[in-house]
Amino acid sequence: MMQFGPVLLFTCILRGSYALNAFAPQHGSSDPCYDEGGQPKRCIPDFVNAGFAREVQVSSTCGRPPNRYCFFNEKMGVKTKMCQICDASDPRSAHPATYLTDLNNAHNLSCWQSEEFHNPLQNVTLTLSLNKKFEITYVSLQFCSPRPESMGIFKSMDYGKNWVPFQYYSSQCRKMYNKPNKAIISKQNEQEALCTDGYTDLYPLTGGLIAFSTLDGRPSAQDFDNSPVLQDWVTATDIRVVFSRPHPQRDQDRHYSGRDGKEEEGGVMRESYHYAVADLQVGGRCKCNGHASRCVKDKEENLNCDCKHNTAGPECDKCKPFHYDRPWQRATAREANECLACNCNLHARRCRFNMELYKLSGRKSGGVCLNCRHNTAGRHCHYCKEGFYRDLTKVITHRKACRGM
Ligand SMILES: [Ca+2]
Repeated sequence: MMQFGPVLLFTCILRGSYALNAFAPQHGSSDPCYDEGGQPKRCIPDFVNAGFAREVQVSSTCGRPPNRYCFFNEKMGVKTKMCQICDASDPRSAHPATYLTDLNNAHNLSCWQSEEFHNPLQNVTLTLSLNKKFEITYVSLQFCSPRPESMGIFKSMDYGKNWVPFQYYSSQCRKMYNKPNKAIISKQNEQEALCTDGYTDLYPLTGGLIAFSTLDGRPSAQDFDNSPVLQDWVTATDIRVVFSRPHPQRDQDRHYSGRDGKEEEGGVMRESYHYAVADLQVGGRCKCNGHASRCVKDKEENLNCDCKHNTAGPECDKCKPFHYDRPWQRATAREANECLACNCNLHARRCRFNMELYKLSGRKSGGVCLNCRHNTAGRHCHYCKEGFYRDLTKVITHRKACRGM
């Protein structure tokens, strides 16, 4: 099951053909990868919240041992300080990481919450592994605590080995992330993370939303089909969020709490803070390069594209055996770019691709048959090998088309 929450509205304003297709229904024959006439056409898996019900690795969770925390509740413009206990062993007052990706109910938020910190430079990280390449449209976080002053969203394309920044938020972009706070994206730097500022003064104490749209403002989003750079940019196997600085401590929304439920030791209020998030969503599609309409789980519970168009691989990113007559290509709105079988006249089971022959043919056919059987030979097993003659009473595909002298 998928669910969208407030981000649905947000994704609807995305631009570009890629985004416009986000909710397009797939009609027609039973297989969305072929048209009514059986011709291959581009097909894509449904748009989902890829984070839903998935485990998130967090670097900190409150309640072990139980701790007291305080927050300000605002009703009708009046702020009231409230204090509660986080106890990981008590389901009624626990705030585990599973609450980040459970069903998001706007009327009854379930929030993950970090420990209480006193050092404002304590990093807290959330890591969501999708175990499969996805094309990500947005990453969003709905907060229970005030939104952080500085945070970064990162992605990995290789299952967590390497990480690159996706987007930063900070009131001090230069100082925190060495990024300008007002950058324009041009065609030259479309694969670069930006830093957004100017939201710190306005954000609410609770319930704030951060939503990063991967393609927003990137020029080639209009022509996503023909932009390998952006196709790469939106691809991720893992998403990581790093909170680097809490909400600026202002008088009216300072957070006070005591250690182990003991408040105001010796009459001195202890200032501390925590991060709390109700919902982490990663909106996108299982990446299949236009050659599958769904992803399915294998025996090990790993997601794989249900590849069509004679493609294979976890992302339908190569041609399946014996379909090497032209190079693999991603499907576009116009062209399915299906992989084509080699023409071996039924005399070979294997073939390979030859770029030179492909170019010589006017980019039509580059397959070379291997191990021609039935006494045939040649690139397409289309003539008889030495010492054999062509029996013209049989078609070339017949297994007795070539006979011994
Ligand atoms: Ca939740």
